[in-house]
Amino acid sequence: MDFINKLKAIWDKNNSLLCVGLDPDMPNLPEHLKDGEAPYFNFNKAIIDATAELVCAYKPNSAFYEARGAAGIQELQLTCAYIHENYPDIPVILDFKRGDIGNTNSQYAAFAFDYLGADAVTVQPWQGGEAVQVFLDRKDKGIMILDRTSNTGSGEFQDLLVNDRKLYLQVAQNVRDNWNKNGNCLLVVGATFPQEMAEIRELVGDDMIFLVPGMGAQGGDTGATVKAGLNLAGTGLVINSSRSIIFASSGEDFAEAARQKALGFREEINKYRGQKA
Ligand code: NUP
Repeated sequence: MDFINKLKAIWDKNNSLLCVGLDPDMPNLPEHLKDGEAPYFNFNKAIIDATAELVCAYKPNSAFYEARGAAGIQELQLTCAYIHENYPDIPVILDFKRGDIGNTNSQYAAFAFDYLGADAVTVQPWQGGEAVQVFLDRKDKGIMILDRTSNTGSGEFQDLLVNDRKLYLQVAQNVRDNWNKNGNCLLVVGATFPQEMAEIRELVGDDMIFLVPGMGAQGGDTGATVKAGLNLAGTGLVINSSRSIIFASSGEDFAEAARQKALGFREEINKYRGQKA
């Protein structure tokens, strides 16, 4: 099944727009896992088993695995395979924000889709549609284009006026009009900028799905985010939280604590669904 349909099915099945970000790092890992074999994989496995009925996606960020070299990459691969084998209806989003000339992008796509089996990736738009085309050509995969990112300094370039409109709106329009021929594009819009999110929703319409990071540790407001980004069907969002869920406890109860956190997030998000600002 292609990514978009897989996502729509799991939104429904799990009644959830929540994505859990699998961003482990050594200092925050529970002590009892730190010295064992495959610490990130074992950590992720427990988090996944505890939250699988509460989420619409998992989003490992490649950086956390790359930082540990070959062992980290192997644990990323094991994590993706574990999800596919045990929870085949839950899509895996590889957050790696790649972007280069087309020939090089084809190698990034091979890593994400062919080696890891990811269902979707994040990419940067800076080099233009021609460069991103090799990603867009993967019709069955989700291509998530960075648009208005959650970090505090994201406006430095993204807010610049281009053709009398802010750059993030220009990017969103290009994606809507030119890049989305296969219907597989999504936009990355931070939870920390609900007003901008509402403008983007207005511009691109109801069909475009947003990946929304910035909830939890970065302080995004759930109500404002959901009201700004939700489409008329009460969906259209994949709302990610990483640290605030996976590191809810650093003790042996970490997986249960993550489950409770995820339950709370899902419930809070659902409280606002059906309400449009
Ligand atoms: O705009 C973005 N902001 C952001 O935080 C785009 C992203 N892809 N992310 C990623 O989402 C970030 O790299 C991390 O993997 C996750 C947010 O993590 P947390 O703040 O919920 O721990």
